[in-house]
Amino acid sequence: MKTTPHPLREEQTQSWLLFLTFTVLNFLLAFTLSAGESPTDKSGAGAGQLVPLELKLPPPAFKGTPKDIQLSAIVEPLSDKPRPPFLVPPGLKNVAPGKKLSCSDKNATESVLEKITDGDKEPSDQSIIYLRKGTQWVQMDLGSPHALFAIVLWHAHNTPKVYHDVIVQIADDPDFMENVRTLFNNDQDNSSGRGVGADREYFETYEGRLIDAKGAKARYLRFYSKGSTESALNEYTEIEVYGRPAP
Ligand SMILES: [Ca+2]
Ligand SMILES: [Ca+2]
Repeated sequence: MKTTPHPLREEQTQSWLLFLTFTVLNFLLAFTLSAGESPTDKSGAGAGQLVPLELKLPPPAFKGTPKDIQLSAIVEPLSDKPRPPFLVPPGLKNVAPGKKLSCSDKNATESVLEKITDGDKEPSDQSIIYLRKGTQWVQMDLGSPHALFAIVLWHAHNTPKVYHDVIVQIADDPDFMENVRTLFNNDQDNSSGRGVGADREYFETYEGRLIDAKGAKARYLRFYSKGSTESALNEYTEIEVYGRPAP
């Protein structure tokens, strides 16, 4: 035989249960919030205070997207907006000036290579150095391990062009055998043999290419390229490396 529950008593039980659930949930929420609140979280010191990276940019040499260049499908469109601020730890310096440079093109003397870190980023012929055709690299020895945060690279921005097989690697040894890491690689068909890259090709501009080094630690940096849409030769105007000595 079925008993019909008392309607009033059922209603009372339901509201009492609801109240109980609500109270317990509230208590749990308050407890969780107070437990998660630590001084580190409040100050943001966990991630560190970041500041926009300040760069001295050369004047732009051209405007707008060129129409007469044969482009591959992996070229990113040329933006008409300035690059958004890039955040780095405070107090970083460009550690590249004065550092030892070497090159796969043995015709490039030390005094020629010095132009890559002399601070001159102008789009004029005198500011650009030329390396022979094919895959070539420039190597920088920072002298000691550094924590790296941003690398800015200008091949040549005198005319609109896109460089091929732009690869940036870092390593612990000058022969690039130990702890080699790739920071950028747009060689998507692996024609330079350093592995298949996932990055896109891009137009050279006065802003240079900013590569996020994410705090990686290394003493040696290598920059590869394999000609451009303009020429089979390889060009460099300037390389800046923002980091700090790391023990
Ligand atoms: Ca220069
Ligand atoms: Ca390629």
